[in-house]
Amino acid sequence: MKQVKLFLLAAFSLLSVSVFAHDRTDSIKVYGECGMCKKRIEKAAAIDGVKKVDWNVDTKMLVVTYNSEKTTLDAIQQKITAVGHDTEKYTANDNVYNKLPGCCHYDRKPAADGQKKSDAGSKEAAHNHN
Ligand SMILES: [Cu+2]
Repeated sequence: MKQVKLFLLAAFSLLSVSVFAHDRTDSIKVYGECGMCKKRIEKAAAIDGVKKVDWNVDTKMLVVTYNSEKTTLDAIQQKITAVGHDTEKYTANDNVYNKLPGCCHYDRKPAADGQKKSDAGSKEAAHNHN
């Protein structure tokens, strides 16, 4: 019995260590198409403070573990858009996107509310009930 209690105590201490280490794990959508995109996205996301990064080619979700005292999710997303991939919050530059290899030309992120170019565009979007 005493050993069980000691084991539980040890398990709880490990748990608190990970809570105080400022590590965060977030899932964000990153637009991409193939295995080459995966390498490019993961390489771009692996900045200082990022501990683990994995992009899923099927779900287009990037799971990233990082030290929240060293970097932010915004900084990571900006690095990803810099190599041509749209993310949940940021949009890549068209010129960078156009330079990607053909197999990597994923469907661009639909324009968000603030990014609509004209009134006509927003009316069209309003009728588009997908
Ligand atoms: Cu690709």
